Amino acid sequence: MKIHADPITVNCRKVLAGLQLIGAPYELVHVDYFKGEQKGAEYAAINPNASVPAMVDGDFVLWESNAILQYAAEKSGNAAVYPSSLQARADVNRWLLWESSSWFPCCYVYLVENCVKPLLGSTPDPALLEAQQPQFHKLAGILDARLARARWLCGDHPTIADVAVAAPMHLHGWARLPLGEHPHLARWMTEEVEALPCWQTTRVYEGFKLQP
Ligand SMILES: N[C@@H](CCC(=O)N[C@@H](CS)C(=O)NCC(=O)O)C(=O)O
Repeated sequence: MKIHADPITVNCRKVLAGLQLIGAPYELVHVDYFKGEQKGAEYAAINPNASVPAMVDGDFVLWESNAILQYAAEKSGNAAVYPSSLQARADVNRWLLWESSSWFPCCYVYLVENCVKPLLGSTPDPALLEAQQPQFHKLAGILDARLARARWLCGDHPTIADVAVAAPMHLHGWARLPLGEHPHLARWMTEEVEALPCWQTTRVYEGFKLQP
């Protein structure tokens, strides 16, 4: 399995950490996000969305980070991280869809405003951050309620849902995600997810660096 990715980005880190959680071997093909390599003609032949990541397995090409995790988990037959029973799998799939459609776009505003813009020499827009707050607290509240009654999102051990939902929060300190009102979510992120070996080996530091 070849993964075309830049490990510093949310959806790439998600896939790299997820594949490690699954135990699926992969080869990383580096696509430099800040150099805009995802927008080049060569990469467009793999992913016409001009976004990372993408996977190539033989002559099969797949993009969409969560679809890559589902494929890899199914292929490796790891039912601990992607359960095979009907309702348990539907539960994981639900979080994957929710992450992609709601959680990532919301957290992304904080990442762009508080991390990307200052790094590129521009200033965060307080109006954009303020406008996003109700949505953030609504979504974070959903996670907080879920995590108040379970150690992990889908039960008592980590699944690909945990990695997918954690990914948009990966630089939560630097991005200044307002986690203060959501203690169970903060506990899950800082004490559970951040302790996972797959999370530690894919760590991204402030400044979008792979080394401290
Ligand atoms: N829904 C897609 C989103 C992929 C995505 O937006 N990737 C970002 C990096 S995290 C990207 O490459 N954006 C293109 C750009 O900013 O030029 C997925 O989950 O794979």
